Amino acid sequence: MQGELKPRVCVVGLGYIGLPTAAIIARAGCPVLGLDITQSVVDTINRGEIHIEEVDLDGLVHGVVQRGLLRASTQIEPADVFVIAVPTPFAKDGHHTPDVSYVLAAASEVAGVIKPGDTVILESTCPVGTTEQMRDLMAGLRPDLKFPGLTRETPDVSIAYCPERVLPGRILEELANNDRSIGGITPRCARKALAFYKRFVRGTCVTTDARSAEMTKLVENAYRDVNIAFANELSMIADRMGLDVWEVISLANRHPRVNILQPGPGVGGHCIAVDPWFIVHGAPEDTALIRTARQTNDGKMHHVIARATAMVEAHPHAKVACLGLAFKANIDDFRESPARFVAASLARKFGPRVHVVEPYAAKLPLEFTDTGASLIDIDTALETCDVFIVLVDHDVFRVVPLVERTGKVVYDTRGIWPDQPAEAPVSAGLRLAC
Ligand code: SAJ
Repeated sequence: MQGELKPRVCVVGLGYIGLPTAAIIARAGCPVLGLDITQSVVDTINRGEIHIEEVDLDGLVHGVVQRGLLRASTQIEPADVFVIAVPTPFAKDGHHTPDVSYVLAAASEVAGVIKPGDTVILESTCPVGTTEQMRDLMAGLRPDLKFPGLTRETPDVSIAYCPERVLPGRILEELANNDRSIGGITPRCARKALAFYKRFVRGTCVTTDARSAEMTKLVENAYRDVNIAFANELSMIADRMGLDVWEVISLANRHPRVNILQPGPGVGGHCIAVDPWFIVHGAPEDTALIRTARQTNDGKMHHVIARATAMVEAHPHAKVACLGLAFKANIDDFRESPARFVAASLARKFGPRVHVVEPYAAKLPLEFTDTGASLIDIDTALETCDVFIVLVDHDVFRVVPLVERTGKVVYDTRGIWPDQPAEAPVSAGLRLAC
């Protein structure tokens, strides 16, 4: 809009969600200050560079920094809209308890500079009730302001919960095009947040209350986890019965109302394997299915280690290739990855016999140190290794033709080589090619 005054925006947390979000808000013409506690991150962004890998993000950040629309700092400044996108890890108590301390720390910072008319939006994945907890904290710090839901009068500030639902590798596209849930502490707060998101989101923005929006985000990832657990459980049953799970799933999916997901070596990443626990923590008595799904998906990792171990032991002179470390296909993110966990476990057991192929890695992660395992490329693996454990469905593995795999012993946990002939069982009920 010509001559329209754009809100000044402060994005707190410049990680995988915060930085792309800051960049697309800046692209929409709003001046954005990105706040981060790490000085090197701030310096990198102020040079117009990025510290994370994401498709097309480098060019976008470079452009908005050059145009003076995005700058980063470790010091908060007044703004009109604050967007909080900081991590919510587990507490270190071993019980999957959500740790919202980064959110509350960010809210305290914001409370120091907030003024009447401002909007505070929480985007981090959070247990139900966190937005209200954040509001209560800020209200305690700023008794001079009226906060929504705590006053009958018109509040001075608006507070909302608006989760992202983007897929790594497609973040910029999905930030702009996905539908969004916008949960206000009050309907007025939701409308304020809605007006802000309409500046840069093309998808439909649906307003609700903050608690429903918090639960919606958790439910989305728990839904996926439960469905992957079903596929992983099927794969373990199929192993025991000597069936090809991929064939069974693809046949079942021909039913018009059946859509079974894909089994794998377990569920990785920072969302699907984490968020369901936030629901379990909030309702421990009522979450048998969600909890069991989590345990099934974690258990699949141990099932894969046991099968792979049996296979390697059955071929005592064979060189072993573990294909992939990433938590899913075609990305360079190895954090919380079942593939990495399985490969490291095999490396500890079988030492220099184990070779890891990971085109997105320059070197092996720390836990491989002193195991004797080495990082090799796929061509070398095909030339020199006899046993293949497929852990990630990277395209570069998927395209290896049968002729180059002939005679190999294969455990394909991702189903990327359906034409691989099944080997003789290493023990009753265990087939080698999945
Ligand atoms: N996986 C399977 N079988 C499948 C699908 C996935 O084993 O059929 C595994 C993957 O290999 C990976 C894990 O699940 O290890 C998660 O991968 P993903 O691609 O399904 O999801 P993420 O973690 O990259 O992103 C998810 C997305 N949520 C949903 O699809 C419901 C994304 O939209 C969210 O924004 C993101 O979590 C988040 O930030 O919460």
